[in-house]
Amino acid sequence: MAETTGGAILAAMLKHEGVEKFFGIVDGTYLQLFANCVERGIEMISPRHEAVAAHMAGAYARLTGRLGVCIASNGPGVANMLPGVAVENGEGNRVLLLTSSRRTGITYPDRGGAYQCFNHVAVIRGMSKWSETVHEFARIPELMRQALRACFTGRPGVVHLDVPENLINGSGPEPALGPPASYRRTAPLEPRAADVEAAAEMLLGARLPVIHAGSGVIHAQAFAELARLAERLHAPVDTSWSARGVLPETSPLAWPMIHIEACNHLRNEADVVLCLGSQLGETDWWGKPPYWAPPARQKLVQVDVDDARLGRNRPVDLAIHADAKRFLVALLAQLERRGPATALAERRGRVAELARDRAASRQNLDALLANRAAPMLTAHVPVACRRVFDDDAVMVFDGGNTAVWGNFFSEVRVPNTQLSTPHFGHLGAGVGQALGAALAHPGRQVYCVIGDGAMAYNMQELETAVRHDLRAVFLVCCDRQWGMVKINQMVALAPVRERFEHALGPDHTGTINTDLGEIAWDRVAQAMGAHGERVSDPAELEPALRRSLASGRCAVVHVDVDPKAHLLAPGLQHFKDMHQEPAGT
Ligand SMILES: Cc1ncc(C[n+]2csc(CCOP(=O)(O)OP(=O)(O)O)c2C)c(N)n1
Ligand SMILES: [Mg+2]
Repeated sequence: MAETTGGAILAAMLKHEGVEKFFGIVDGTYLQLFANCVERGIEMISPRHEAVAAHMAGAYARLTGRLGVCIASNGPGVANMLPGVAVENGEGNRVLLLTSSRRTGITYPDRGGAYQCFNHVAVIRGMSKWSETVHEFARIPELMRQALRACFTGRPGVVHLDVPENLINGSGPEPALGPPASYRRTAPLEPRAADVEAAAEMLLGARLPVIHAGSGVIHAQAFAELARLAERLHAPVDTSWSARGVLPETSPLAWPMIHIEACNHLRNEADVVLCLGSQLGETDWWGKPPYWAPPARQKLVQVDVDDARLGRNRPVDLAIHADAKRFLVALLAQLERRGPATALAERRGRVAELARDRAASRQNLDALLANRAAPMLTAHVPVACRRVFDDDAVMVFDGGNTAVWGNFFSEVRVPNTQLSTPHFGHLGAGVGQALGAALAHPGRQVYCVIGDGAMAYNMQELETAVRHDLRAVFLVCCDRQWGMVKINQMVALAPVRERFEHALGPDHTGTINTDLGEIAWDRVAQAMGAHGERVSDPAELEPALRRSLASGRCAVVHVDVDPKAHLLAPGLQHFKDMHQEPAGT
């Protein structure tokens, strides 16, 4: 029988799954894994920190609908990977993590004093969907099949397989390997016909149906079907934070969640809610009053690929275990057969009325743009981006108040073009996400609006961008402070501050460790071979962005923002309120 290595088996299975790229840092303990991948034409992308590899894989998976694969080597590599696991699992991105561990015989359990060794699985199991190790060569294909099955079952997240170095690099008999359809379901979950009929009945009979879309719509790539349904029912669409823009925000039926009061009003008016692939979590205010109407006045149809999410945070009237796209296709066919909704004219009138709230919210926000002082109001940053970048450019928002300003002044015009870490709020993840986006959509522009605190977590990746020719544009909003935490402290520590104000002088905010030194981001960029610009006047921002694009390289624009105005980002009170349990039941 022919012999092969464990690494070659894993690589062959990735190839069968159609994997084209993977992310990670080289190490001898899994040489046969990455060497065999590269030999089979799977491209290896190497950042300068393992957690960034996970963020690249997560963004790549979310934007392409493919599996995101990353690797990390035993001990320190895996330790550095942990933040990436937590974030990508929290955000629900379909990521497969393969790690090496020290040789069998001294690990699981550690004999005592083994080098670069800790119990990877014990740690990662608590922060991922699935995590296992392989104990013998013959079980590599079986455990990889289990891992791949877990990747494609239920809500996406991080799946981890740990393979000891002597099994990855060592040899054994070559196993027969089948295609994915021989070990996992490859067709998306179809809804039951009776459920589709019941949903159609409820939606057609509704006074005002509202569609609440979550990431399930992104993972199912159900954008066109969602738009067709919204139009057919004339149903407004609001989204979870992570599914922003699944219906282009240029549509009169899109209710971007940044118009918080307008969304609350809409959610209270709806008598039927169709929840597609959202778990109605904390950032959806758990689906509870006063942000939503109480269940007595509002029926809920919930569609999810994950059984465990149905009816979990809010009682459900119709629970449908299905892929969002397959459900929408079936529902549209059903609606086609049944003809238009009876109360459509009335519904149009009500939607037009509710849209006034949304327009007023936009107008109030845009009034802030009259401030053209330098250093600039942060709101000018996303606005300039909207003007300069293509509609299908991928935008990434990272950093406390910077991400808030970015979100409130952007418009998502093409579905699945906005990335952030809305579940985790993890500073610095945006750097890897932007580079993952550049790899996911090589023909498209990518930009990342990021705080000066957040950027410093992963600034070394500018070199990665240059080395791999990834042309993302980073706009680093420099307020020389942990802005979001500073405003928080200013409010929370107010009584203390008042007591000390006299001693501290008029300009001192009395906050604890919230001020940062300046990093000249344009020069950091130049030092790593990227293009660098620095602007402070809002009038100079668009030309700087155009020069950045024209440079044909990764670029960084250091944007000096007004540190005081930056503190007063919109919606912060709502964000604070979100941390409390809603009053209603
Ligand atoms: C990795 C990580 N550490 C700590 C925090 C807590 N935190 C939330 S916002 C914030 C300040 C962000 O500063 P910066 O990135 O400069 O953005 P700014 O608020 O100044 O715009 C901090 C420290 C976090 N969210 N993520
Ligand atoms: Mg800052």
